[in-house]
This record gives sequence, C-alpha cells and structure tokens, in this order.
Amino acid sequence: MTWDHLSFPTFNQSCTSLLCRHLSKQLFQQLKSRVTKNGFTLAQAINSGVVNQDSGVGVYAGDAESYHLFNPLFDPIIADYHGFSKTDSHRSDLDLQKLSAPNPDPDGQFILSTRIRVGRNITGLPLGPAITKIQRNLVESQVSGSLRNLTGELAGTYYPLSGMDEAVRSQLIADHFLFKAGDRFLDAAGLNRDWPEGRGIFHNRDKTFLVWVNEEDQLRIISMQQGGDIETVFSRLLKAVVEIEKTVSFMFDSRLGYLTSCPTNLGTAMRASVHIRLPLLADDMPIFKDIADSYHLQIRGIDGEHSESKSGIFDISNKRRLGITEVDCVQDMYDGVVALISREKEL
Ligand code: ADP
Ligand code: DAR
Repeated sequence: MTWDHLSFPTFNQSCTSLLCRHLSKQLFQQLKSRVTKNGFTLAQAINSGVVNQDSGVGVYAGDAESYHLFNPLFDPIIADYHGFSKTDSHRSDLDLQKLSAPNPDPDGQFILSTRIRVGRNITGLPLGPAITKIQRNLVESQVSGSLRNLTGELAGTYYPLSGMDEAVRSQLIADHFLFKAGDRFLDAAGLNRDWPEGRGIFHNRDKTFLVWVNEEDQLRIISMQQGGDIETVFSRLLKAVVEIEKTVSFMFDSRLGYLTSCPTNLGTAMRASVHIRLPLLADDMPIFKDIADSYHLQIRGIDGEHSESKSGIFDISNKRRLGITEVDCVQDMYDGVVALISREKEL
C-alpha cells in the first residue's frame, strides 16, 4: 500500500504488528513533526510497518536519537517485545565460564549446525535507515580495514557485494553464509538504499567466522559451524567481538545496550541458533510451540527470517535479547534445544 506520510496511516483489520498495537492517532499527532539531527522522522520509522501490514514489529530506528525522540512509541514496543520496562536496565556478560552447554547431540542425530551472531553499529554515525551513501561507504572501509588485521582462526578476506560474481553470491546465500538481497521490510525502512554499494561479507577460510557489513546493521558478527558444539561457537564469537572492539567503537546505550536498527535486536543484539531436525515434533506444532514459548525460543525456517522449514528442519533460537546477558541468550537457546530433543526422543 502507499501512504502520504502526513496523515495517520490506515491499518488493516488483520494487522497484528506491535506498531498497529501501539500507534494511536494521538501519539501520531504528538510525534509526527519530530525530526532527529540526522533528519530522521516518525514517518520513516514506521513506514515499513505501514507498507507491510504483515510485519511482526513494524518500526526501525534511524539513529541513537530515535530511541529517545520517539520513545513514547518505541518504549511500549520494546516493553511488549522484550518484556523490558522503562525502569529495567541491561547488562552485558561475555564470560564463557558461566555457560553450561555441553554438546546436546554429540552423535549428530538432530543438530545440523550452530550459529551465534551479534549486531553492532558504529558510534557517532546514523543507523542504516538514516545513513548517507558516503557514511555507509565509510563504514565499509573502516570495518573491512579493521577486519584485515585479525589473525589466527579469525584471519580472512573481505568480499564487497559490488562486483561479486552472481554464482558465488548465490552459493554463499544457499550455504547460509551470506544475507539475501534486502527484503520488502528492510526496503520500506530505507535499509536497501544504494544496494549493493557499501555492502559485503568478510569470512575466514573455513567460513566459521563471518562478518556482514551494512545489511540490516552495520556489522553482523557471526560464528558458525556444523554440529552442536555450542560452547566452541560462542567462544569464537566472544574472541572476535573483543578483537574487533579494540579498533571499532560500537553504539551502546546504558539502558538499551547495543543499539540496532530494529528494536527486536537491542541489548545483546544476539541470536543464538541451531538448525535442528525435529520431524516428529514438526507433526505436532502445538506441543512444539508450547515448548518454544516456555523456553523463550523463536521458531524460524532454515533460509532465514520469513522462510519455511524444510523436511522437518527448523532454525531454533533465543527470542529474548534485551535485559538478559549474552550468556543468558545462549543458555536460553541451549536449555530449549535440550527440551526439544528430549521431547522428540519421547515421540
Ligand atoms: P539473522 O537475522 O539472525 O542474521 P537470519 O534468520 O536472517 O539470521 O538468517 C541468516 C542466514 O543465516 C540464513 O541463511 C540462515 O539460514 C542462516 N542461519 C541461521 N541460523 C543458522 C544455523 N544455526 N546454522 C546454519 N545457518 C544458519
Ligand atoms: N520484518 C520486520 C522485522 C522483525 C524483526 N526481524 C528483523 N529485525 N530482521 C517485522 O516487523 O516483521
């Protein structure tokens, strides 16, 4: 649908996004004339959820200031999604010793692969929805320059999307290493502007350590490998985050943690996931969803967000990211996966 950006948007009866739930006409009138110092407006923040009425959330921030200037809308959405109230505060904990996650599937009967990622954005710059082309290209050169200095297991090469051979790009996506071209949600948020300029992927030789540059966030720092050795994947990610932060300063808020373009990624900005084969639970989705809900898990398809599962294989990850630590995120996912495997065995 199209929208004039000036009047209160029309929401379908079927719209269930957090935007629909929390944007009243009064709130729209109260906020519609506010503009951040980067020129980012309420209309830009909500456009994705207005144009895509099947959004789950429907809002994006254009900069750190957005989370303050539009907080009468963002705070209720953050509270709703994360269960995080205005008086709650976030804290980080990267201590691997506090994680108890021995491989839950050493025989490889269920877990195909493990992936843990964090989103990061650079201090002092706008977020993706409000960044200019020049600033985005600056991010690419600063981040690729910083990654070039990584050593040992983290050493690798940066591959810009501009000029990338189409067969190579398609294979990287098919193998779950590279992001897909920006979807309609990102497009309506202004995150696909100037695509593919300024975007790219860094990875080591074994593709167990990867960094996406300028997709939904300015960095997606990713550790992944086949199998269920969650502790090794987490350890590699922590090492990478600490190394990169020696040369790149990340946007961090004392209450909201690491700032990201989508409020669902605030706090740790961490999604810890496994691709897991659960064919019997796949035939009993009410039980599957019950277990997922009780362990704060999100069920996704295996080709990323908004995709379907295939032959009983699912992407299972932590839903909570804000108000809990990085260790808690991975523990959430781990404890849920143990419960799912146990139920699958019972079936
Ligand atoms: P995010 O937004 O957290 O980066 P997406 O859902 O967009 O993740 O998925 C990005 C890519 O990562 C997709 O190709 C997806 O299949 C892949 N992926 C996610 N989790 C895993 C996993 N545990 N093992 C292998 N690939 C994964
Ligand atoms: N598709 C948008 C974003 C939801 C969260 N996922 C992100 N940030 N990739 C929606 O509102 O459904």
